[in-house]
Amino acid sequence: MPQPLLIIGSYLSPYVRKVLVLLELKGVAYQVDPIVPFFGDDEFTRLSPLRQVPVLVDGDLVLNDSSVICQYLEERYPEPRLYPEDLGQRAQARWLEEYADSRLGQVIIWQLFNQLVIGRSVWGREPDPEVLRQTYEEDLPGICDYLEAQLPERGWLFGTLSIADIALASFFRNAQFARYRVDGQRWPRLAAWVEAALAEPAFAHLGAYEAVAARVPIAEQRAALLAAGAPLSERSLLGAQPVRGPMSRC
Ligand SMILES: N[C@@H](CCC(=O)N[C@@H](CS)C(=O)NCC(=O)O)C(=O)O
Repeated sequence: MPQPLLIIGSYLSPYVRKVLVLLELKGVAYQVDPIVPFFGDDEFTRLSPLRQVPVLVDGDLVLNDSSVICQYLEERYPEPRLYPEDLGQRAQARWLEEYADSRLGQVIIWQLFNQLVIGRSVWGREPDPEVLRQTYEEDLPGICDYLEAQLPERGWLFGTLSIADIALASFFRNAQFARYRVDGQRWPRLAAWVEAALAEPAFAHLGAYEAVAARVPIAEQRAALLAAGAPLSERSLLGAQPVRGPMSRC
């Protein structure tokens, strides 16, 4: 029997979520080693030179970076198509995926989620009020303005659900974990789109495991996720101590 694909990375990472939603939509069997990257062991460093998640292991093939992984999955499992058929729209979708990974990564993950959630739980550090002020007053409104202008009056960015919707919505899920909600009065299209995307069955299905990962201390997560029915790999690259990776801004 061929081994199912392995995805290394926590259910709370938006980059991991993007990959898992793609796999769910394509109906591909997979297993997860749900480690928080800071707690990866030496084998994790070998598989992920930047000590970042997600990592995909497909037999002998090891891939890093969520965009590289999603592109591989789209080519390997073309149905249903999750990148727009039109050449220009496909390129625009990739740009919005990149905008999500870079700008939403910077603001929603590093300035909001890591300040309020990971900083406290992994590094025992209180949030920086000036970082939070800039995030709420300047950076998040700038992102919302831009996305409101990209979205159609209703529905998905490019007609059918695509990598652009999946990538962007994955970050808004982390914003929810940090208790940020898009103001529907100010950004009605964006607020409705976030709600619709996160209600999609692929996102909703992962939500049960995300809730466990958010609630349970790292050392107990594996057992709790298994009890919740998560498709975990037998082997884990979880190490004992947190280690800062070469790209870490924590
Ligand atoms: N460009 C990468 C970014 C992945 C990334 O930043 N992952 C975060 C988790 S949300 C991580 O592993 N952070 C640990 C670190 O950078 O040290 C991708 O798209 O996969």
